[in-house]
Parts: sequence; C-alpha cells; structure tokens
Amino acid sequence: MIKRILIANRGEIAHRIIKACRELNITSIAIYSEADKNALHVRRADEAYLIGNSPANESYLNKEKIIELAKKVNADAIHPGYGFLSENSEFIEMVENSGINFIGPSSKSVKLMGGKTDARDLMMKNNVPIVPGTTEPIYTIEEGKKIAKEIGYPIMLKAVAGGGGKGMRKIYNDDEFETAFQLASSESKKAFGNSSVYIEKYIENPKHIEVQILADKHGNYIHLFERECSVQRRHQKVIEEAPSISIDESIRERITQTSIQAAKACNYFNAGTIEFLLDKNKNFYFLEMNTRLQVEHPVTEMITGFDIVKEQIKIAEGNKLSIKQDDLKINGHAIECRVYAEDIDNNFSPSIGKITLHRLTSGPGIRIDRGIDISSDVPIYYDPMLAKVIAWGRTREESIERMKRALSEYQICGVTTNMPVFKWILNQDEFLDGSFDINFLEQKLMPLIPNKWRENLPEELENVITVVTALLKNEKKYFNSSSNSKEVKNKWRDLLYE
Ligand code: MV4
Repeated sequence: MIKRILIANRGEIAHRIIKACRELNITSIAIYSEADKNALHVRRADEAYLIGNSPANESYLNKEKIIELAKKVNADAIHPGYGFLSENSEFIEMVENSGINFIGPSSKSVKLMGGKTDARDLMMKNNVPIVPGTTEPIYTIEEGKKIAKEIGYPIMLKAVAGGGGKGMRKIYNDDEFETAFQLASSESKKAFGNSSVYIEKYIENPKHIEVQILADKHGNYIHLFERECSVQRRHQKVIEEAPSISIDESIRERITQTSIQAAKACNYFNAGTIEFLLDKNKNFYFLEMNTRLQVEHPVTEMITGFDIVKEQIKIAEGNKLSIKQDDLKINGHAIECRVYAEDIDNNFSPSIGKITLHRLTSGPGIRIDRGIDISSDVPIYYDPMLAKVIAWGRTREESIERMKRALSEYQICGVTTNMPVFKWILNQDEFLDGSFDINFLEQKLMPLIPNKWRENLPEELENVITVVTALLKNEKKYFNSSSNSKEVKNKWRDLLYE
C-alpha cells in the first residue's frame, strides 16, 4: 500500500498530483527550492520540505538529496511529474534500488526508449511503422551521403541520444551534408554528451499526433485514444486537443493498436505516450516514446472521464488496470491552452515577477490546472508555464466556444502572458477547419508579432485611461510633436500594469 508520496516536482503538475493523493487518502509530500518557498504546491501539500537552492541542479534535479529526503520522511513512493527527473533512467534506477516505489515505468523501459536508434530498431522489429532511415548511427560523411541517396533528399540528421529537437538538421542536397553533419554532431555532443547522429527521411508539413497508453505490472495494456499536438512553436506545445480532427475511425484503430504494440515491445508499465508524425497522405510514423505523464494529459481525462494520475498510483501499487478497453469511449472534445509567463512583444522571453491579480474562471466544461495563485512569484529558474486552461464540449465547436469564453474571463496581472495568442489561434481558418500542421504558428503567427500583442486592461481601467488621455489632450507636457493619443494611452497602460 502506498500511504505517503513524495512529489519530485513543482508548479501545476505538483498541484495536480496532490489532488490525486487527496482523493486516494494518501499523504502528499512536497519538495521546494528557495525560490519556491511561497509556492502554491508547497501550501497545498500535506507536508513540504526545503530541498536546496533555487537553481534546478541544486533542488528539483538533485537525485541524491531527493532520495535521501524520501527515505528520511518515510515516503513509500516518488511521483516525478514531467520534466526534471521524470525520464532520467539513472534516477529511476536509484529509486528502484532504494526500495521506494517509483510511480512510472521501469528504468529499463526508460533507458531503452531514450536511445533513438535502439527505439527505432525495436519498433521496426515489432511492426510499428518508423520514418524511413537508419536504425544505426552514421559515422562518416561518405556513408551518410550514400544513405541519403538511397532514401532521397530532403533528409534529417537526428541525435541518437536526442529528443525535443536538439541536434536536429534538415538537409536538401549533398552540398549541405558536411556542414550539417558537423553541426548536428557537435550540438548533440553539447546537449547530450553523445555526438552520434542518424538519418531519417524528412517528412514535410506533418501533424504531430500522440497516443496515451496505460499498462499495469501484470501485462495488461489499454490506450486512451489520441491527442493532436501540432499547434506548437520551437518544440513548445501551445494548444493540444483530444481527439484529433485529422484522425478518422479507421486510422484511430490502427494508430492505437500500433501504440499498444510499441508499449508491449519495451515491456512498459504505467502511463506512457507514443508520438507519431502524420503526413499529408495520412501515413503515420513512430517518432519517439514519452515515458512519463504528459503536460497535456487533461484533454484525455476530459474525453474519457478517467483519472490518469490516480491510475498511475494504483498501477505502481501493483493493482491491475481498473478499466477495460471496451469500457472506454470518446465522449465529446477537449482543448487545452498552455498559459506561459512570456512576453510576446519581446521574442517570447520569460516574464518574471509577482502575480498581482489572479482572477480564475469556471463554468460548464472548464477546468484550470494551475501552479500559481495571487501573490505567487514567477521565478527565472524554471519553465514559465503558469496554468493550463482546459475546455470540454460535446463537439469541437462547443469546446472552442467555451475556451474563448473562459479565456475572456481568466485574468493574470503582474507578469505578461501568452493569452492574446490563443484568441488569435482560436479564430484562424486553418485552426477551425483542421488544415494546420506543425509549421502553422511559425508561418502564420510569427510574421504578425511586430504588432502590439499586449492585452487590454480590465474595462474599467481602459475607461479611466481614455478619460485621462482626453483630459490631458491640452496639456503640452504629455504630448510632444510626434506623439498621439494612442501612444499616450499605451504609456498609461504600461504605468497601470506596474
Ligand atoms: C521530424 C520532422 C520531420 N521529419 N522527423 C522535432 C522534435 C523531435 N521529437 C522530432 N521532430 C521532428 N522530427 C522527420 N523525419 C519534424 C519534426 C518537428 C516536429 C515534430 C513534432 C512536433 C513539432 C515539430 C516541430 C518541428 C519539427
């Protein structure tokens, strides 16, 4: 029996895991860094312990300290959340050896899927379609060019130890090969301590689809359908949905069964995700496996009515899956918007500070998973995701309408957020008709960015600005020859923001 869970994470996911613990009558134990002394996850957990200084290396990434603390406070289990140590096979092995229950897959499965060529080889041998290319690293430029000729340009070089887009290079012809090979190798070496790269055919304008799977420690496997994750920028997802508008019943049947085969191939247990690229002809190819709970798990929870985090805990305890495949149905549609503290007008750089206003919203179909509250600090040290707004509806259209309504009510002041971007995306034809792909934001949104994206202030304050600007119209010191009332209004807005 698991009675005490140490949550080796922070922010909204730590908060989410605390809720699952509470429902299961399990004591939640938070860890926190100096920067997070006042954080929401610390206040909401049953117990909380300072783990170290603010930099992640000294706190949320400090393997030894976390395990030492877990032992000291008699935790039966560790939930790693996502990011940080969640896919660190070395850490997982240390937890396994300490006798503490790891709420996630085995270190073996994680290690196996972490090596990209090994994962591709394993998938190929288990009838999971992979992108055409090599299942071994390539060591010389001559060898690489020969293979490129066989598959045909354009191709991609990818890091064997990689993931998430680092060490990746697109190549269109032989002339580009040498430089790209050297850049990809040195980038891989720097990012992962391993310079090995391999080749894949480059898939143009694909969609990014992933399948949620769950498996127990008794060899039972189920899937929880797919998620659509193509709306992203620089490998950071912005909007996710379930189900995908591009997947019909026949593809769904194939991609979900393929995902179960993939999970079985690495003897997987607990929650995992199989990532695919879906090309223009609706062929899908295995990309990689995420051996952890994902940020976007709530959209799957909303369309299935199933609590993935609670099931993770029960699986770790050794229980059989609590639900059968046939009992799972897609009910309606769900969308998630990731709210980041970032400044659109300043190259999306993180916006740090104190939350001075946090006006939540609710209503039919709305769920907000958040790591902040009023007066929370948004530190520079970690990922700046503040909250996830999730909207469920009977149809995709209804979920979009509810999302727009919720976003118009949800207010965060003190830091700038990316919320104006959602309002733009949710009104685009490509988004509404489903023709968007992974390049949608880079191609359609980024050219618009030089415009002012700052959100309007609450209506009352906007009215004050208008009146004050009108009153000052005749005061020369507020207007020089080049300024107009729009600029003066913006100045007042900036002042009121601070
Ligand atoms: C690709 C690809 C096109 N062709 N592989 C990016 C992150 C890494 N996990 C895999 N990625 C890609 N691999 C081939 N053969 C395009 C991407 C890609 C991408 C994939 C999923 C979601 C967003 C993406 C953004 C840019 C590139």
